[in-house]
Amino acid sequence: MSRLIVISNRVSAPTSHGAAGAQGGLSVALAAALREYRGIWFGWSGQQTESFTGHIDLQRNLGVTTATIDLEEQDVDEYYNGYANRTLWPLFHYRIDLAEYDRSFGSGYERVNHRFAETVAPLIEPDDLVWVHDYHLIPLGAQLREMGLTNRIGFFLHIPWPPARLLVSLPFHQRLVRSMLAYDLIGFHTEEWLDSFHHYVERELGGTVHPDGTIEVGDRRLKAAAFPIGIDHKEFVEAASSDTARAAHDRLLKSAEGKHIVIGVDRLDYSKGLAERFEGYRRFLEEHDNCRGQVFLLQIAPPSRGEVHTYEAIREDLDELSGRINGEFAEVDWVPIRYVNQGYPRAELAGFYRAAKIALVTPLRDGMNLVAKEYVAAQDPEDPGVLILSRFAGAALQLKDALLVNPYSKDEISDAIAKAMAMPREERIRRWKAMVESVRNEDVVWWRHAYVEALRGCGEGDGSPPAP
Ligand code: ADQ
Repeated sequence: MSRLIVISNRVSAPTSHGAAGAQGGLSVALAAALREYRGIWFGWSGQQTESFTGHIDLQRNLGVTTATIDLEEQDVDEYYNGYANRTLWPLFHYRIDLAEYDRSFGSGYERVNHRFAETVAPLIEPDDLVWVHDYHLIPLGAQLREMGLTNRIGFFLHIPWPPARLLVSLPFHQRLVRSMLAYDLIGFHTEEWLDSFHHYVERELGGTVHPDGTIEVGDRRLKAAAFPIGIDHKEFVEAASSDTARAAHDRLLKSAEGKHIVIGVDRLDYSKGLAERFEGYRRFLEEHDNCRGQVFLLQIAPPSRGEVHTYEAIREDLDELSGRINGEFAEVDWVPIRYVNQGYPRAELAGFYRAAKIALVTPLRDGMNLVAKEYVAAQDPEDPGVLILSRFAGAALQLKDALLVNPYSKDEISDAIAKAMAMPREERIRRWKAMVESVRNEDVVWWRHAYVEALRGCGEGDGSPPAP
C-alpha cells in the first residue's frame, strides 16, 4: 500500500495523553491516518531561525513520523501572519473589509511554499500519496509538480471557498487558483464551497465542470468534491464519560447553582461572530426580564493569532462589550456573562458541553465548525441540550435539526434562546437523535477514508480521472 505524506502549515506530534489532552480533533485524526498508511507529516515547527537552512527535524512518536522545518522571521511575518492570516483568511470568510493586500505578503507566501516544496520533495517516494492541507499551502502542489513529482497530490481546504465576486478582489487571483489545477483532487467541506469553486473555474478560467465532478481547464483534468469533516465521535464520547469530564461537569453545574448554562466555545476570531452573539444574548435579556438571574452565558474563547492586529482589536472589543453587558444587567448574586480567555483539555470541554442546556455556535462564516458536532456528541441521550447553530457554518448543512439562525440578527438569536429554554424534552431528544446520527456516521475516520480513497482513485499523477 502506498504511503501517505501529509503536509500542513503546523504539525502536531501525537502525545501520550493523546485524545484526552489539548490536541485538536484534526491532529488526532491525521496522526491516526499516518499510522494506518505509514507516512510522514511535514510542516513548520512553529520555531523561527536566523536564516533558513532547510534542516529537517525528523521524529517518531507513537508510530507517527513527523518532519518539521524552522522558518525565518520574515517568512513568518509575510507568509503566516501576512498572506495567510491577513489576506486569505479574511477574504475567504467574506471579510473583504479586513483583507490586506501587500506585495511583500504575496511574495513571502510563494517563497515559503517554495521552501516547503524543496524541503519535502526528497522525502517523497514515487508511489506515495501526497495530501496538502489548507489555505497556507494552496500553491504547494504546483511547486511540487515543477520539481518533477508525478505522484497523486490532493488538497483539502478547511475554510470556506468565497464566491467568485469576492475572490476577484484578490490581486493575482487567477494565478492562485490556476496553481490549484496541479492537484489531482481538491476537497471542500460542503457543496456550497464546491459550487463557488466551480463557478469561479467556469467564469474566470473558462473551464468546464463535468457531471462526475471532473474539472477541465485547457489540458488539465482534475476532480473536486465535498468531504464534510467530522469529529472522532468514538473518542469524544469516551472523553465525555471520563472522570475528568465528570469532574468538569460537576464543577460547572455546582457553580451554576441551578441556573441554565448557555455555552459558547470558540477560538477568539472575528469569523466566529462573538460580538454579534453577545448582542443577541443581550437582546434576549432585554426581552425576557423574567429569565434574568435564571441563566448565564459561559463563553470560552482562548486568544489566537495574537501577532495580527485585528485579533488584538477584537479581543479589546469583546472585553469591553462583555463588561458593558455585565455592568448593565448584573445583580449582586448574578453575572450574565462568564467570559473566559483560556483553552481547556478536550475531556474537560466535553464535561462543560454536557452541563450546558444550550450551545450558541454562531459563526458569521465557518468552513465546517467542529464545536457544534462536539456539543452534540457530548450530550446525555436522555436529556440532551439544544444546539443553536449559524446557518452560515458548513455544519448547518448536516445538522439541520439544530435551531438554525442568522448570526447577524440579534432577534433571531434572542428568539432561538427563548425557544431552546422552553423546548420540551421529547423535542430535544428527537432533534438530538437526528443530529447525532450524522455526527456518528460521518465522523473523522469516514472523512479521511473517503478523501484518501478518492485520491487513490484519481489517475496516476497527471490529474486525469481513472479509466471507467
Ligand atoms: P477552527 O476555526 O479552529 O477550525 P472548529 O472547527 O470549531 O474551528 O475547531 C475548533 C477546535 O478547537 C475544536 O475541536 C474545539 O474543541 C477546539 N477548541 C476551541 N476552543 C477551545 C478551547 N477554549 N479549549 C480547548 N479547545 C478548544 C478550522 C475551520 C473550521 C473547520 C476546522 C476543521 O475554521 O471551519 O471545521 O478547521 O476543518
